[in-house]
Amino acid sequence: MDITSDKMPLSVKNYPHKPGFALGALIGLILIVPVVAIFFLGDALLGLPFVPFDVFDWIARVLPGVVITFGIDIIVGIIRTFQLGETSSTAKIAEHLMAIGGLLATGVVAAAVFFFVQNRAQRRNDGAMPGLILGLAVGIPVMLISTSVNFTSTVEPTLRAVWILVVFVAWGAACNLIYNDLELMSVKANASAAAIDRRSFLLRVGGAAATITVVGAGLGALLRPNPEPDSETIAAANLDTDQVGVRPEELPNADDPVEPVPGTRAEYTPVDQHYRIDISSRPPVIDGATYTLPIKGLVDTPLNLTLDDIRNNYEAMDQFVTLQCISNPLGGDLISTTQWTGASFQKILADAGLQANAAYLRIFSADGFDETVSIDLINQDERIMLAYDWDRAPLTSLHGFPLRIYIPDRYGMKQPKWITSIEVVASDEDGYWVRRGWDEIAQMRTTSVIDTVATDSIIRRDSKFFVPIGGIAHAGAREISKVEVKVDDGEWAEAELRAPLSTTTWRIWRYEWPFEEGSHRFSVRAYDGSGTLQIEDFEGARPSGATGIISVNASL
Ligand SMILES: Nc1nc2c(c(=O)[nH]1)N[C@H]1C(S)=C(S)[C@@H](COP(=O)(O)O)O[C@H]1N2
Ligand SMILES: [Mo]
Repeated sequence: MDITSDKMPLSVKNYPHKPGFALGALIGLILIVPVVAIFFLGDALLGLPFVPFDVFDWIARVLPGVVITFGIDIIVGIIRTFQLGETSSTAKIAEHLMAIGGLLATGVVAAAVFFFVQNRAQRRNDGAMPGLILGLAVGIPVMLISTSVNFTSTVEPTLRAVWILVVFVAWGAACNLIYNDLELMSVKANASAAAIDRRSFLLRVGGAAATITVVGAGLGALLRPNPEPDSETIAAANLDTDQVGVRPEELPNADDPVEPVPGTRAEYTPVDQHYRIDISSRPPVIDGATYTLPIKGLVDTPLNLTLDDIRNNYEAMDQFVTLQCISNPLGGDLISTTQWTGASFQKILADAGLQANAAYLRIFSADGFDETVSIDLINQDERIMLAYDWDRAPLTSLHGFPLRIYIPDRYGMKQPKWITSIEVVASDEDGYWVRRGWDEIAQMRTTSVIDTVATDSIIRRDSKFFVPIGGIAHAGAREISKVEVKVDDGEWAEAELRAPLSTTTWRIWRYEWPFEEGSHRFSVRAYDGSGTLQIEDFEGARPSGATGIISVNASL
């Protein structure tokens, strides 16, 4: 029988080798890969949404906080256990892969179910309708999700919606056509000829899908605009590039004789190595030239400040800042230090004129993040600022361009980046991570870390040998007054402290341990400025930040 014949029996339910669930899964995979490539190309070329990220971000927004925390803990645990690199950027790559994997899985499952349903149908339906239904069944939810969470696309929402539906309907139509062709082959009288037909058919389909994927992804990768428009931002701000970056000799403790032990993390973190945590797959990219910050609500004079207003009308404050994520595991790398520059929040609020019942600021961000800051706190702490520079250059898009808040002594979760508006209100309201079960205050906890037991930098003094041990200690804005080291079950011994960059940054410590052969356990603990010892008991990061004493083993 000719497989292209129109004279097929209407009822095909009795034929063996009809395509079913498993073949549907395979076809689903073959066809969804080029869909990902097409979305990638649409994004790179035209600024259309890359829907795998949208769906992933949406799921991350709607899942309960505990589930998200559990997921993050697993990712961070894997990265640290297998030493896959710097935690925050590796985690972002993992999220991207999970997002793409999620769309692939959706395509596989949807096509498998589609084949299964078609297989069980009593009558053949070789029209376009089943494909249209499949395409819309996947496309409409994805379109709605993308519309609700995407803030990176530069295309009008209706066009985006049409684009997403068109791609999925084309995918559904392809699934349907292939199902029909496979079904026709399966009713061939000669079973082995049918198998050969099917194999070469699948190879052709696979070849076409691979071609679309390679061309789409390749073009997309080639034509993608530089995702980091930061050099342009620097140029637009008319900054003299010689002035960008704090030079090592300019650091306030440059001549401190207490030198970091080799292997201690950098005291001043290069911005491109600063840890980075945000709720979205991709950071919002905001145009600084047209940007304005509205400050409204319970104020006498609502403001709408441009970046120039904020840079020029308020005295620039420079502060060295150690920022840490509340999810940072003990001894982790979600903590970094750089110089922040910004405008005093007290002065800005004074210009807006707070009304009598004004008590809190609701701060909203371009990525859908939000937090609440109490006005009492701002009144008590003149260091709180709206920051626009890091390391003497405009904030990068990853780190919150054009504006972020700085609040000393609080974990990062309380400090929105990419601020788009501020509303002065009378009552408190939980912010993004607080709603998901994290600490309302999120005061940074005292922590101390051993970065290195420098067995290859042994010091010889008076014919004795010493192993230098070093690391950091941090207590938010409460300063570090003392760090102690213990070896095995010995006494706690005081370490030397390097002057910090500011009262809110970490402090580098070092301890020279009289060398003894064998294997040893080194522990560290710190006291804050009021002499309070850090919490020694182990507690995980959720909900208030990790605590406990860090120990490392070394064999000498
Ligand atoms: N708008 C916005 N601000 C945000 C976040 C975010 O996801 N969106 N993450 C917060 C968290 S949890 C941390 S730890 C810090 C991290 O700042 P960084 O990425 O610049 O290091 O930003 C905070 N501000
Ligand atoms: Mo964080």
